Amino acid sequence: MLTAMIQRPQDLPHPHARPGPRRPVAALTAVCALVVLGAAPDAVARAVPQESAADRAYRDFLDRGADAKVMTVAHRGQWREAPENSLAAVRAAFADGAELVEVDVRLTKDRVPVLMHDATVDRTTDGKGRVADLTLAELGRLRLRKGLGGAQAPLTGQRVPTLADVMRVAKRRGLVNLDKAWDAREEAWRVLTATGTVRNGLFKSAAPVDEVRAFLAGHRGALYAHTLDDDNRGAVEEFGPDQPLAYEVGFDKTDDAVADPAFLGRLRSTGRVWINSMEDDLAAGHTDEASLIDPARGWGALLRTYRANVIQTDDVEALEEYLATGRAGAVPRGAVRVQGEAYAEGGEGVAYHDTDADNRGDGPGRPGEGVDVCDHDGAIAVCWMRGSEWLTYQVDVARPGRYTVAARVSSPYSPAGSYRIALGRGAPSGPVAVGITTAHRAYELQRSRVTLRLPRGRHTLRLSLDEGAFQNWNLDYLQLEPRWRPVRRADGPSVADASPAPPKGP
Ligand SMILES: [Ca+2]
Ligand SMILES: [Ca+2]
Ligand SMILES: [Ca+2]
Repeated sequence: MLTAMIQRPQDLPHPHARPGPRRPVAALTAVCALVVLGAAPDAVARAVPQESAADRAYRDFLDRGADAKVMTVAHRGQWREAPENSLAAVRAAFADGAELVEVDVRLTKDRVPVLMHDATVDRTTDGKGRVADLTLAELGRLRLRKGLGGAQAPLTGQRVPTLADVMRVAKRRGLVNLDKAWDAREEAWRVLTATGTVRNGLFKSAAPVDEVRAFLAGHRGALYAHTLDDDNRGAVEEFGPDQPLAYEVGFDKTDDAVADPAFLGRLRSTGRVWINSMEDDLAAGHTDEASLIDPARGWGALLRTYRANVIQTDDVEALEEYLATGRAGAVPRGAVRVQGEAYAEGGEGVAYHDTDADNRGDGPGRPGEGVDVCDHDGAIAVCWMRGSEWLTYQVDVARPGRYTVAARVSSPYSPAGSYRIALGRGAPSGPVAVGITTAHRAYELQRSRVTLRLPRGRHTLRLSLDEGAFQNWNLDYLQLEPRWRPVRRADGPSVADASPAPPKGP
């Protein structure tokens, strides 16, 4: 009885219908009445079906309210923990707090929807060729490569998943954004209906409005978001009273017409505003990496200035942290961070050695100096790092003690290279191997086994790259992490705890 009275997502009005009076109030009243009439609370709990994470995500996605929950989309799944577009990456994204997972859908030769970003399998698997030329059975024999793939990325045990596999995983966990699927929308729709996941699958396109309308009219209950930029912004008028659930808005410059806050405010009144923060040209530099330096430069601007309430990210955990606490990318308590590009003053041969006199990167290097500095979608890093090069850093240590050396690095190569660390004019450490991160733009904090005993005060650190070894990696920053356990006094800064620290290291 009661079950039938509670409004479940499947009872909600057609998702693309205009906002109207909401019904859940009556259902809630029914629950309260039962409680008042004396039903045992645990009986009520048993009678009310457990709302799944997917039910909540569906309900949230349809929320047009001004204070609707900000939703996180994991780009290609959580590829920092598992291969992009893999089942494990989809699971990890939901486990890390994403309500939506973006995946890329393509058809095999035998027209089965599978997950693959590129037209070919070359980058992300141990195979070769176009997805459209391979059967499902042939694809099933391939292994996915770690992270964002690439020729040198290690193979994993993960296989290319079918869309059906993914929808079954998502069924109770959240929504799946079906990117690149518009041309295969009939096949994708059949998967959703066969797996009972129509409410989990979000279609997306920049197709002509008539084409979208025809699809939605013929596929009742389909969730849909429209991709919008300056070239097709007239679609908003064309949709008229039947607006999409969301607009995925892209702007590479802040003066793009679609980046006008008043325009975005209008979109917010009819549905969700979805903005992507993975790369510079998706949101005029308001990126994930900019957010890690200062959230106000990235996600904060997207939420406040550009009215976003859906953000697609390559950094699910950091965005979740930001949404929960207002902070992201902060220096851990007790640690000391020095940016790679903030090397010491003094010039070539004194403060650094670089193999050529120009800045070969596209980032903000120092005039007349040869250190190569890149801007990787907001991550400012020393790049073009080669054997024989070295850099020195001035590091201020407030708390004496032992510190472990960590570095935030990136490289698509394996091996990527190595570095040694010396304190002042002391002997350098043994070589620290830099692990492949699968892309120049895929930064990751890698801890070493090198520890330094540092007195209070200013120290010079020297980072050097052996000449004999292959070297091709990028340095965002070095981080000295305390071996002791920093504790915070109620009224003061971090202090060293006397208790011994647990061992750190890879
Ligand atoms: Ca150079
Ligand atoms: Ca260099
Ligand atoms: Ca940096």
